[in-house]
Amino acid sequence: MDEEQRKILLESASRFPKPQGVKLSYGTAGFRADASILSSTVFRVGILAALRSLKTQSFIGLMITASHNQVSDNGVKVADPSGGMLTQEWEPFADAMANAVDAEDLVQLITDFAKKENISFGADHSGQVLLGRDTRPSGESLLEAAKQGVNSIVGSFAADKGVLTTPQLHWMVRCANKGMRVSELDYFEQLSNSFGCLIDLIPQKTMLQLMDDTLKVDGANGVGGEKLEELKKLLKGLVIQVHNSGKEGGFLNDRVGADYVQKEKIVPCGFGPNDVGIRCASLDGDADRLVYFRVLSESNNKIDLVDGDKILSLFALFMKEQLSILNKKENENANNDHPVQLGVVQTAYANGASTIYLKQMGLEVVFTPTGVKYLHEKAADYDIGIYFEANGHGAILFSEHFLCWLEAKNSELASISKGTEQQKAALRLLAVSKLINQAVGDALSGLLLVEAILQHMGWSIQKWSELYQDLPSRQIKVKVADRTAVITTNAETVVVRPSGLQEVIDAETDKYAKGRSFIRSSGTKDVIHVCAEASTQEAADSLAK
Ligand code: 16G
Ligand code: MG
Repeated sequence: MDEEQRKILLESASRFPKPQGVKLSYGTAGFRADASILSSTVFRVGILAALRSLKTQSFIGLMITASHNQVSDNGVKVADPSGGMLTQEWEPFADAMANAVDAEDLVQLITDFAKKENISFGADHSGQVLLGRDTRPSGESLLEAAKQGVNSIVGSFAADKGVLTTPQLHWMVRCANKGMRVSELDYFEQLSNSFGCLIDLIPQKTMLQLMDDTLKVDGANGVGGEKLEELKKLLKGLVIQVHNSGKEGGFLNDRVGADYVQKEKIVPCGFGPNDVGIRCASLDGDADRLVYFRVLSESNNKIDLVDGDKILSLFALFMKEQLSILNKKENENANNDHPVQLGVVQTAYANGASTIYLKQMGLEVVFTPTGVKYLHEKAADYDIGIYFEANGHGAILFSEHFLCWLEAKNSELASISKGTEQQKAALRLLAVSKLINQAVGDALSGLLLVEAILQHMGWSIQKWSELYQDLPSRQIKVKVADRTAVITTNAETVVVRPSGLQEVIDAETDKYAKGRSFIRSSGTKDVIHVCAEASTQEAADSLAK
């Protein structure tokens, strides 16, 4: 690092002093805290993103959001060149940067890291960082801090993409690195065109079945509702009513949104007895989580929750069906078989009934620890990898290799037997690969795929919900002095430390029919999560306790 670069960094860092006594860590989903203490952190993450861009010679993303947290919180996370999460190898550096005590300390850290990573500075080495933020009021000034961080690395450039959902920003980074167009309109067009394609391919016989095409969406008073209002203008064959769009005066994530609906299992504000019989969905504050629900008639604000596990099951069913149509041998001599590797990824939170259902379908189901970065990475091992957390984060990933094969297969089928069921299956799979955000789980694209599949099957939300019945479960949060004291293995299903604890859990679990339980330390808060499942609600409650 030359003298000029050093001077710029020292000068700009002194404008964003770190509050004393604050220690942050780049958790499951970046840094999150009360917005009032975050400007130094966001400024430093701006520097980190610029360095990552220099290192990879690619576009990098920086998103300012605290997702489903309360409106006074905020957060920041980095998107890597693929559009996925920041490589885990750089997380310790992110922690060290956020916690550097002063400007001198910070510049020393950057100098040492750049040397280790072989990162060169100077005007002929340019970095490009795309910035986005959700609708939180603190986002504007934090975005300015991020911009100054990026700009304090000579030759690096920050492009403000404005207010976005988290998945939109990830999508833009991925597309920018593929040399594709990255405007918001391009994103909306990709989603609406591929949705339209799936609707056009619906078999005649289900077209005749009456299905309510109205969907009522809870936008969590956040960015997702706002964007869905835009997107829906481009959609045909679907009526979307957006509530809690943020314009009606409610607060972000306050008794609304996917996290609230999934954890509390009650209707969000703005929904009630009048919605019995209507298909409802809920997004979280930055629109990377999606759950569905229906309001129960005997209501006490109770809902039938259709969570991430059921979205996963619906997707898996559809994908498997399309693959089997595609691979059907039309005559003995034809060799259409391509052993497509279809894999499903869940976490320990997945309801046991969903796992049984997926396995009965003949699918390979694997487990990872909680957090999108783990599930996404695992799903990328397959030709088609479908992952979902019960809380509604998820996607379907297609390998490049499989997509090339599919494109070729589609052209071949189009030339010999255009318009057959087999070719339609190829077209449907291609449309899904464009509809589902390949960079990261995306509630808006997930919602459109759910809607397309329900129309394809001619299914109501009730029919979908009856795919299997969830086992009763209970989750409890326990406040602890030191959450790092609990260490787990086997995708968080087995406690390694404190020693002896797992044996106690096993002994207790054995007392319950269909009992299953685990504990894990939170990646975002100072709590231990306890999760239990059993054959009745009382038993699940008692086991958790
Ligand atoms: C973050 C993760 C989410 C995970 C949750 C668990 C992303 C984008 N988000 O929100 O996947 O389910 O943390 O929180 O990865 P916890 O560790 O506090 O239970
Ligand atoms: Mg979120």
